[in-house]
Amino acid sequence: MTFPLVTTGCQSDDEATGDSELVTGEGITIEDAWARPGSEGRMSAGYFTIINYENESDTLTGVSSDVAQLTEIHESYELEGGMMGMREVSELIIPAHSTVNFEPGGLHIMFIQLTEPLVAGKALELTLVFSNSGEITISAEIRP
Ligand SMILES: [Cu+2]
Repeated sequence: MTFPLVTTGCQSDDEATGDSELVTGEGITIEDAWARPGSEGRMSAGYFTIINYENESDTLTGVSSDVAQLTEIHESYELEGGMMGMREVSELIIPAHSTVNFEPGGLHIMFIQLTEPLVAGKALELTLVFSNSGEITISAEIRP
């Protein structure tokens, strides 16, 4: 079993139409960003949705934050025997007119060795670097 890492943006039931176009917005948009609470020195994970309204694909090439020693793009995958593992993703292509979800059990941002506690109800800043769109800094709500 594999996890669908890339989904098209529109939830059309008509498979025959293929790629469906997103009609509003422009550039790259990051929505619904959140991160799990965590203690200083431990790890946490962050999630969001990337929407690419452009006619060209873009590539997420890196992430950074001030709340951890290391901030990495990760994906979860299934090991032999059904156990879940995760590994770093060096870059991630965001196809034209598509939505890519970072969510529990799939793609996520890994905050390794937190330099401050992440407290529910607060927020953290996360910077995403895209090859075409440059740096985009977002605020992620911290919640369980
Ligand atoms: Cu991870």
